[in-house]
Amino acid sequence: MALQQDAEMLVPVYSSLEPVYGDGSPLEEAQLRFDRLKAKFLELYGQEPEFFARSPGRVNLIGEHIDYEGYSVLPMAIRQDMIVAIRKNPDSKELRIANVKDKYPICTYPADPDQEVDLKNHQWGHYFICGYKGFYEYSRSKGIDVGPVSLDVVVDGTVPTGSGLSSSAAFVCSSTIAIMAVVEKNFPKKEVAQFTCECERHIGTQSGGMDQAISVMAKSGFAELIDFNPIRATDVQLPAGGTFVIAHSLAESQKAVTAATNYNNRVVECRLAAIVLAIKLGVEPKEVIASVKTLSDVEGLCIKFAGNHGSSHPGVAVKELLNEEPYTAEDIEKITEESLTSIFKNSQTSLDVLQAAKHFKLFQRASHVYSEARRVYAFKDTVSSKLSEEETLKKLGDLMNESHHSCSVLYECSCPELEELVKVCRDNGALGARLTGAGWGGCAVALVKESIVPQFILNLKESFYQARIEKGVISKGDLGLYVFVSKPSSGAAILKY
Ligand code: NG1
Ligand code: MG
Repeated sequence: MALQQDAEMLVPVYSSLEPVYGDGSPLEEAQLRFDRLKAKFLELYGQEPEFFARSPGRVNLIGEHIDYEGYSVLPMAIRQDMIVAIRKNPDSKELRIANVKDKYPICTYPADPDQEVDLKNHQWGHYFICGYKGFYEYSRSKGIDVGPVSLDVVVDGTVPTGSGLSSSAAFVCSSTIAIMAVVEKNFPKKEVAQFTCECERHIGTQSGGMDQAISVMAKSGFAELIDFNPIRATDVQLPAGGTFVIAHSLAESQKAVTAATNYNNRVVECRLAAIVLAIKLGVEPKEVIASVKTLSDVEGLCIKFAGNHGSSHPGVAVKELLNEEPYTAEDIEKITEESLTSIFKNSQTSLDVLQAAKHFKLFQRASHVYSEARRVYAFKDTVSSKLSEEETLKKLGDLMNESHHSCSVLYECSCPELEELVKVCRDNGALGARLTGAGWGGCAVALVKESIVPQFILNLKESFYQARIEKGVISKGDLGLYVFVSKPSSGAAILKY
C-alpha cells in the first residue's frame, strides 16, 4: 500500500543514532564517525557541538532531468550522507566551516545572511552559505527574524562528490537543518524540501527539487515518487529479488563549474522548447512568454493536439511542430517576436547560457522530457502491478535502459566513461542500467538480480575498474567507495545526544 507522507511532519530530532542508522548498517561504524567528528570539533573550537544534522545522498532510479520541468521523479536515499556538527559562537562575527578531511581547508564567511555567494570564486564552503542565506530568506518570508548568528561548524561527508549522488543537496540540506536546530526553529519537512531547493540555487545551478526533496523526506526501506508543485512524496516499495548496484564511472562532473554549457543550458533549452511549442499551438507570443515556464505547462495543449492525430502522447506535438535541426537564436526570435536576452533578462545564469550556446536542440530535449515523464509512471505502475517477480524486474530493467538511451542520445548528458560502464553492466547480467543524476560523469545505477550481485560486482571490478587501478586512477583499497549497493535510507534528521 503506497502511503503519502504527512504534510505537517517536522524534521525529527533524535537522541540516539538508532533511528537513523539502525536499519542493518553497522551502528558501531556510525558511532565512530560521530565520535571522530566531535573530537575534531573540540580540537578546533575548544567546545563540543550543540547539535548534529544528517542528510543523505540519493540515487535516482528513473526520471532524469525532468524535475525542473515539473514532472515526478523516483529516487531513493542512500546510506552515504553528510553530517554537520554545529554550535553558536557568540564571541565571533563569523561562520567558520571546517571539514574532517584535510583536503578541504577551513572556510570563513561573515555572519551576514545578506552576503552574496561569490560564484566566480568557487569554494567548498559555499554550499553552507546557500543553506544560511536560504534559511533566513525563508524564515523572514514567514515573518520570523532570528537575527544573524555566528556559527562554528565541522562537516563529515561520505557521498562522493561530482558523482551524481547529490553530495551537494546532502550538504545544503544538512547545513540548513543544522541552522534550524541551533536557532530552535523547526519547519515541516515539505517546507524544508521546498526552500532548500531554492537555497541551492544560490550556487548558480537552476536546480529542480528532486535531491532536496528525497534527502529531507526519505523513509527507510522505501524509494519515493516525488511530485512537485506542491511537493509530495509517496512511498514505493521496491520489488524483492532485485538490487540496485551503484557504480562510479570515475569521470567527475563539476556541475557548479560547467553550469552554463551543461545543466543550466538544458533548463534554458527546455524553456525555449515550451515557448515555441505553445506559440505553434496557437497561443499569443506575449502571453506565452509571460506564462509558460516549463514543458509541463504546455502538456495539456500538446495532448489536445495529439488527440487530433489519434494519440494521447504530447511527443506527437513535438514531432509535428518542432524541427529536428538545432535552432539558432535568430530562428527562435522569429517565432517569439522578442529577443532571447529580453526573455531571460531577469536570470543572469540563463544569460550566461545564451552567451555560451551556439544553437538549441529543442526537438531532442522536449522529446526526452515528455517520454521520460511517462517512464516514471510506467516504473511506478510496474512495481505495484500483479506481474510475477521475474516479469516485474525485466520490465523495470527495460525502462531503465530506455531512460538511459534517451539521456544519452536526446539529452546528451552522458559521457564515454558512462557509456562504457553501462555496457559493462548489461554485458554482465544487469536487467537494466542507466546514468543517474545530472550525468556528464558520475555514477550509473544497475538493476541486478539479488542472487548474482556478488559475482556481478566482481565482474565489474575485473572489466571496468582493474585497468583504472593499474593506471593509478583509483587505488584498489578504495574500490568499495566506487561500487556498492545501498538499501533505501532514512531522510534528514537532527541529532542531539
Ligand atoms: P545531481 O546529479 O545531484 O547534480 C541534478 C539536479 C536535480 C536533477 C538531476 C537530473 C541539483 C541540486 N540537482 O542532480 O534536481 O535535475 O540533476 O535529473 O541541481
Ligand atoms: Mg548536486
